[in-house]
Amino acid sequence: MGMSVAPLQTSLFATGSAQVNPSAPFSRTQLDELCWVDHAPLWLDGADGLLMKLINTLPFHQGQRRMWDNWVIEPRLTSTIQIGHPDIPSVVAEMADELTRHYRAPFDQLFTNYYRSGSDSVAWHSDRIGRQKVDPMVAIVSLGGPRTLQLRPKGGGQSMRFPMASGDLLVMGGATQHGWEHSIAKVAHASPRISLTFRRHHRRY
Ligand SMILES: O=C(O)CCC(=O)C(=O)O
Repeated sequence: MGMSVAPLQTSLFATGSAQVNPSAPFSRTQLDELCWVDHAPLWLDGADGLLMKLINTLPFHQGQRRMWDNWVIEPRLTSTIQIGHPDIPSVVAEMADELTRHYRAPFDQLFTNYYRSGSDSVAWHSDRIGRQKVDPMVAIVSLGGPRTLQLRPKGGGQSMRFPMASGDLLVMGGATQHGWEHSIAKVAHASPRISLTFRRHHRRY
C-alpha cells in the first residue's frame, strides 16, 4: 500500500545541483580471493539536494521482501522507478553512464531505497540477482544521513563495516553476491537517507 512521507525541511541539508565527480578516488577492499568492494568517497557532489528532491517526488512504497523462505514487510520504503522516467533527474542517468564507463559493464537497472530514520534498515541478505547471474556488480550511491553497510561471509566469519557518507559510491563486485551477505543495521539516530542502487538489468528466460 502507498505511504505518504512528510517533506523534509530544506534547511536541514545543503542544496546545490548534483553532479558526478569522475576524479573521486576509488579504493578497493578485497573481501576474499574472489570478492571485493570499491569505495569512492564523495563521488557525487550535491547529494543532499538530490536526496530532498527524490524524497519529495518519487512514489515510494513499503514493500515485502523474500528473506530465504519468508516474505517480510520491509522496514524501509522503496521505489522501482527507472532511469529515463520523467521524475528521475538526469543526473541519475549520468551516474549510470559513469559507472558503465568506469567498469566497462552496463548498469542500466535502478532500485531506490529510502531509510526514513535509524529505525529503517535492511536485514542480512545477498541480492537475488546473485542467484541468477555470475558475479553481478551492485553499485550503491548514498544520499543523506550516514549509514554503515555491513558484509559477512555466508558460511560464517567476521563481518566488515563500510561507512557511507552522503555522495559516497560503494560497489560490490566479483563473487560478493554469491559468497557474502550485506545489511544496513538499525541505529538509535539517523537522518533520512536514500540509496540509489544500480545493477545490470537481468532478463528472465
Ligand atoms: O541501502 C543500501 O545501502 C543497501 C541496499 C541493499 O542492500 C539492497 O537494496 O539490496
